[in-house]
Amino acid sequence: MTNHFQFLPNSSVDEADILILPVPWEQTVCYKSGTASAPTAILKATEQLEYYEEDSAWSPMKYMQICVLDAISPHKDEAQFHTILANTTSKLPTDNLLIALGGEHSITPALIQGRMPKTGSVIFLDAHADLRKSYQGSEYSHACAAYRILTQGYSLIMVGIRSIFEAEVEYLASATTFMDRNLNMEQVIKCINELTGPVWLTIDMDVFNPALVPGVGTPQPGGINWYQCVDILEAVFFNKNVEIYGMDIVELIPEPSHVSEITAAKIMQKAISFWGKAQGFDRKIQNGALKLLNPQ
Ligand SMILES: [Mn+2]
Repeated sequence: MTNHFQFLPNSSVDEADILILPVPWEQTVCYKSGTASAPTAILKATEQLEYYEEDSAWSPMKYMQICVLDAISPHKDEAQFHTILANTTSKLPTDNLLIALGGEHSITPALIQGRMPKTGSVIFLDAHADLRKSYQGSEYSHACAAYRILTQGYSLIMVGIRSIFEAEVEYLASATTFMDRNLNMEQVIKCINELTGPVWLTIDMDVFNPALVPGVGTPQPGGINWYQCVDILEAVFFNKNVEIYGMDIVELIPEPSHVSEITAAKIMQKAISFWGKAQGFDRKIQNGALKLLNPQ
């Protein structure tokens, strides 16, 4: 298991500005399998990224410490797994950015339960509405992630949706939904800019056009492109009126071209850079993980 980001040394959990939580959970996938190996593949792909981040024009890891946590082990009992995941998440220090790497989308409600206050907003990028009450006999299915977040009491902002089961339509009205077709990015960014309070960001990799990110379990034609994703990340992390409690990247399946896992890795790099810049780390002393890597 790759347990580092880029080639950087892991700090202690308490000292970390960035926490990465691998959650290789794959229980309810219904089409292509392989998402359990995604956390390792994404971390491996971070080795191909530069330390410099071109959009915010700095090297975040000169200033920040990072810790890749031990992966959450699968459990034979689904309900118990989600309880363990929520408990583990709730015990982590909170003065950092938490990035969880799935695994399937069913992990998101447990992460939110463990980490978020009782109210807040969840920005949900996905091709599918994921609003089923249960699917193939399980309320913990990856097809139920958004429904569970709604029942947890959070407001839901869905972007990129282009596949809906008929019974999901009534719940779609409970969310702020930006359908993928004729996606109006100005309205998406305006909606994100107007958010206040606690926020969680969940990115199902199938939100992307499958020609750009072929490595997903349930691909759908259509989809957003890379720069639309970067624009959303920028809007979320530079919104001064929200507190980001964490994010997750889910449903990736590593594939031979590695393009899909590089895209996920680069989402992490952008999130780390934008969050760090928004927190003012660029004005602090350069005591980050890169210095530990290359002591002078
Ligand atoms: Mn999903």
